[in-house]
Amino acid sequence: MEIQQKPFRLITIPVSHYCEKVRLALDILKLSYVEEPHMPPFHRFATTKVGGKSVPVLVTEDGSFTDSTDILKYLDSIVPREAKLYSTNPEQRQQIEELE
Ligand SMILES: N[C@@H](CCC(=O)N[C@@H](CS)C(=O)NCC(=O)O)C(=O)O
Repeated sequence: MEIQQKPFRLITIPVSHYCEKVRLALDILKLSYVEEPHMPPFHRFATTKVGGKSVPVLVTEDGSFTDSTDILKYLDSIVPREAKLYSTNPEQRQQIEELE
């Protein structure tokens, strides 16, 4: 998969550690995105339209990702090897996933 030219669309609410996790990942990976912040519970109008419920939701040309861990795994799959967030060492990867 390649990195899309258009910025990603990130549906969020302002105070959420899951949303912050995805903002942080996008910032670290220097991927451009447009954040769409919503006041809860009205975020559901936006998330349900793209097949989700909770926030964050990342809307991409490859589809919508509705879970923060799925979003990070997707982002990791499109960036170059040297930029990856997750270690490629299986033991370290397991530790990271347990911590996450
Ligand atoms: N497993 C989900 C959990 C996301 C989650 O629980 N988000 C909360 C905000 S911190 C939320 O959207 N709550 C309101 C709702 O479910 O509509 C993830 O990692 O993205």
